[in-house]
Parts: sequence; structure tokens; C-alpha cells
Amino acid sequence: MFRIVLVRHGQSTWNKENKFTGWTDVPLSPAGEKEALRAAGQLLAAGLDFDICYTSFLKRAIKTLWLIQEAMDRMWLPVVKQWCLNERHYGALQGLDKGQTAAQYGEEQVFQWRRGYAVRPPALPEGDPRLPEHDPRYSRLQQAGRPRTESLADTVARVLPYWNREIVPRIQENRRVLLVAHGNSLRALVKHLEGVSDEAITGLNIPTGIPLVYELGPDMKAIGSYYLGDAEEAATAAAEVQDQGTASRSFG
Ligand code: DG2
Repeated sequence: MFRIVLVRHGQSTWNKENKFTGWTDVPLSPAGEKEALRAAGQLLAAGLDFDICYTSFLKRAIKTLWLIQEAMDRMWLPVVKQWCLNERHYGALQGLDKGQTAAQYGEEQVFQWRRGYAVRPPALPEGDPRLPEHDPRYSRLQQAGRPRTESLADTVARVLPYWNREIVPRIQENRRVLLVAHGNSLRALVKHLEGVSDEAITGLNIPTGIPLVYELGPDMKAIGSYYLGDAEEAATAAAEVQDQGTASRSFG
């Protein structure tokens, strides 16, 4: 049996403000830093240790990983940063309040934008300074690495090849892998690991900062999974993520 531990980064400042974030590079909130430290404590308490870590190009995931490594006294571990593990690009929704957007466009539309498997939010317009091509960390990538918007299906199309090419071989060498990423890049991976249908994945939400352990069979598919800590707390936190797209969450 093989294993991988997944962690969605701790709460970011824009998670706290309930804003669509995507590739916007916002930091952790103070609560998010605490979540990362708590995750480290849960990993230690569970006796989990690692040989290699993977994360995205975005500081909320990188900092979460740093905090976990420091608290576990594992700062020496190799870390691979990869844009393919970035959050799904939220296009022109980035920076908008999720609740206010639901109040303006309707909850069903926001649900489709957030969870419809093949639904792309409106793209960032030509010339927008937020386009990845203006960001030095993406400037050397091919067009596929510089999206203007992405659906979850698009996210799967970049997460999965990286998973198969780079991470699966490490797991098969019995390296213990910690992967710190984002709500939707992790949903893309979980969809694959569990063979979740395009319809059923709309109901899956991943809370911030709670380690999610996957036991994998020889075919690298899930044979079991569980959140560390209290299962009910994880379920409540996942339901809270789902709720972020409702108009009642609007502060306006
Ligand atoms: C959130 C996910 O990404 O949002 O981009 O707003 O995991 O990086 O905080 P993360 C964002 P939802 O799809 O849950 O609305």
C-alpha cells in the first residue's frame, strides 16, 4: 500500500474576505498561519513523516508548507514548486466577493462558475495587468501555463499529467510525499484518485489547513482516505466552503 498526504493551504487573506482568488498571490491570514501550525501538530501526532514535498507557485501554499516543515523540524526536505499545482485560474472573477457575486448574478450562476466541471468563468480581458504573461514566474511557460480562465476540467488537464509524470514515480519508490496545494487543484487530484464523476465532483469541497491522508493501491488509485483530527469538524469546514458562494454571505 502507498500513501500521500494532501493539505489545502491555511486560510488566506482573500479566503477570509470571501473573494475569488485563483492565481492572485495573496498571503495567509493570521488564522491561516495558525491552521498550518495545527496541521503540523496533527501530522506529528499521527506519526506521519515525509521525504519530499510538492507545492504550487503561490505563496499561500508555499508558506503553509514552510510553517509545517518548520514545526515538524523538516526544513531540510526537498521541495518542488510547480505551477501545475496552482489553484484553478478564476479569470475575471478574481478579486470579486463570492457572496456579492451571488447576489448580483444569482446563486446558481455562481455555483456553476465555482463547481460546474467544465464551466469556465469569464476570462481576464486582453491587456489586463493580472494576466499570467505579465508575471515573471510564468513568463517562460508555454501558453498552457498562462491561462486567462480555467474550468476544473482544465485544471485536471494540467494536474494529472504532472501527477503521473513526477509524483507517482516518487510514491512508487516509497518516498513519503506531502503535497500542499489549493481547493481546486486538490479537487482535481481527488477526482482522479477516487474516480469521481463530473457530476459528483460538484459536491466535493476541501477545507483549509486540515491534512487529508490518501491510502493508494498498486494502481495509484484511492483505497481509503481520511482527514486528520475530528472528522465532524472537517465536514463542517467543508460545508462552510460550499456556503461561501451564497448571497447571504454578501457583506454588501
Ligand atoms: C479558492 C477556492 O482557492 O475557491 O481561488 O477563491 O484554495 O487557493 O483558496 P484557494 C479561490 P472556491 O472554488 O472554493 O470558490
